[in-house]
Amino acid sequence: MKLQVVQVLVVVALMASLCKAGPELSGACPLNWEKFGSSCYFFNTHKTSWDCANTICKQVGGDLASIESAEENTFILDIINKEGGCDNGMVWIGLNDKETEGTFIWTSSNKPITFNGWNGGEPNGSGNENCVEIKLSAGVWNDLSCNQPCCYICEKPQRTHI
Ligand SMILES: [Ca+2]
Ligand SMILES: [Ca+2]
Ligand SMILES: [Ca+2]
Repeated sequence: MKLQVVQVLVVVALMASLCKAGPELSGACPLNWEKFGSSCYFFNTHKTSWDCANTICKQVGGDLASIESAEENTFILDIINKEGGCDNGMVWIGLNDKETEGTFIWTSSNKPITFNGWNGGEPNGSGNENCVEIKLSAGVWNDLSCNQPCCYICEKPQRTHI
């Protein structure tokens, strides 16, 4: 009887140590994703159109990033620069006015901006520029053609169950 209890304890301890070993379970964000607030972020240096970038972000459980504060804007710039930046200095974020010209919304929430990151004079592209990049040089936003190849950054909610 005593031996059985010991055996059960050993098995439980072994299972617990095995479960902790998995990289996917080591934190609130998956391996290679960066945590800020209650979100996880993944920067990709592969350059593609806004629509392709957003499709890829959705495939990994997120959307192109939404930037709701100056702190989040700074965090995003920092992780992009830490990971080597983008060779054309342009990174897609989730802001767009594809649906209604002049009304910019975040693709993850369909909500308008709460923090204003626009560069001076932007948005200026009218119907020709319906997607938004963050410029790595200054950390400001610019509307441009959705077909322009840019690097991109995805954001998804952190795991609530670890
Ligand atoms: Ca966000
Ligand atoms: Ca537009
Ligand atoms: Ca523009």
